[in-house]
Amino acid sequence: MFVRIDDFVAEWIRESEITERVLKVLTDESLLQVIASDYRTLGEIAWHLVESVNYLTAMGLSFEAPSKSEHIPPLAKSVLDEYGRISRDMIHAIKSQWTDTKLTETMNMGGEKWMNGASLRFVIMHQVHHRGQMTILMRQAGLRVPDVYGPTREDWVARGMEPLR
Ligand code: NI
Repeated sequence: MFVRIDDFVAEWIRESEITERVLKVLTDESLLQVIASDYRTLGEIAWHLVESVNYLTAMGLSFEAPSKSEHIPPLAKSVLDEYGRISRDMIHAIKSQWTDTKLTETMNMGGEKWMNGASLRFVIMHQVHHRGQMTILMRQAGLRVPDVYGPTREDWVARGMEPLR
């Protein structure tokens, strides 16, 4: 639960930098990686991270929706660029359209009453959840998983150290 917009923005920026680090590693070919048939592809999950920023428009903020929300962009670079764009626009929107008092207001979100500050927390956790799914699919696609909340297995190996278990 956030009570200050500045705290949300600071955390969003930290988290979105990690997400961009992950998105930067994706290749066009890897977007088709799946854990099993009928499950979301790596590209679909990556695009879901972009689209789900739209949750904040359901909360009443006004900014431009993803450019191709009905289709996954076929290029990894397009996903990365659109993520950066929507992330910047959302931050601008919340800083210019809301004040801290808005965060303690309650809104009906999908049939439940949520405080806006709690919805903002959900939006960040939701990104983290799907980013974790992405790193699994990235390994299956043979990509090098970057540092997320500290060195990854690949980082330890690159440093000639025994990976932690
Ligand atoms: Ni989701």
